[in-house]
Amino acid sequence: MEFRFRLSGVLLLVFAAAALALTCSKKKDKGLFFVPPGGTGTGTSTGGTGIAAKYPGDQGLADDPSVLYFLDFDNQQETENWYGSKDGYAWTNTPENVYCGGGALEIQQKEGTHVPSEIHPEIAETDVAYVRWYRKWEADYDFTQHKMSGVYAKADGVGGGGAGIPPNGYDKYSCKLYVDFSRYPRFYTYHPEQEGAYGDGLHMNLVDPKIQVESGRWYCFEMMIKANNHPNRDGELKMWIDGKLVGHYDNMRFRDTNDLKINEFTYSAYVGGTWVSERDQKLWDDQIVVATEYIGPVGF
Ligand SMILES: [Ca+2]
Repeated sequence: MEFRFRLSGVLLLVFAAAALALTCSKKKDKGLFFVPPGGTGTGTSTGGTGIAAKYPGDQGLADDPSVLYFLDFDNQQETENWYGSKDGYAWTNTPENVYCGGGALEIQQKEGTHVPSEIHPEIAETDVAYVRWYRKWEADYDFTQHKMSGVYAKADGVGGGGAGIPPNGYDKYSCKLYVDFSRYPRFYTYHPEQEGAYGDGLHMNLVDPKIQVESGRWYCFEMMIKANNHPNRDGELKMWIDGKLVGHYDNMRFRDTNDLKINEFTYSAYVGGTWVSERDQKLWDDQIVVATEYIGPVGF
């Protein structure tokens, strides 16, 4: 009996591993977008091995000491609890719309609206944050300007919103990503030296020609923001797409006090600011992680 039990256990593990590999690997994107050799800057290197490589299928990644926030959307009830009554969100287990595991987040953008609104959970304070997520836009998606996820630093008493009000070095800074009408992904960052009232939209500066995202396939995005160590100007922004470093800005001044730390994750598929969605259309997000180290694509 004992032998049979042990055998069953072994077989169970084998089947579980095989199922995990099948679940994720069949959706793994084959070619990366083209990154020309010798592009400007040093951005053709890979991001190296991230912490996700230690956790195939992201299983157990949530418990890694460097992880501050984790969403795999595999559980329907937990996903529904997370977005609550907000309009435009749903859970899906449709295989082609799940990157990994048993579920993903489905976003329904609605013509003439900003839907869906953002979700802003608090995270433990940190001076550096990496945010990794998978996103797929429906085939022939109309790239109305819309946001992607990121992080904020907010001083006590600084509430939500604040769009159009430049930071003063003591109240806030932030970075998330957005995709513009021409399908260019950009850093969307608020900092005291931003050129406009509504933050800077910085291009991926390590690849030439610039990257234009495509609909109908999964991408792995990862953004890093490192606050400067005041009074130094050593803040940084980095972006990886499918594990390739494609954007890097340094010499950034995000703050004039080291007490102002990153303390909020911003989930975003928001259409805005003054723009609204051109039509009803869908996109999907999966395997979102915020950590204090480079995360990297899902390991297999
Ligand atoms: Ca998932």
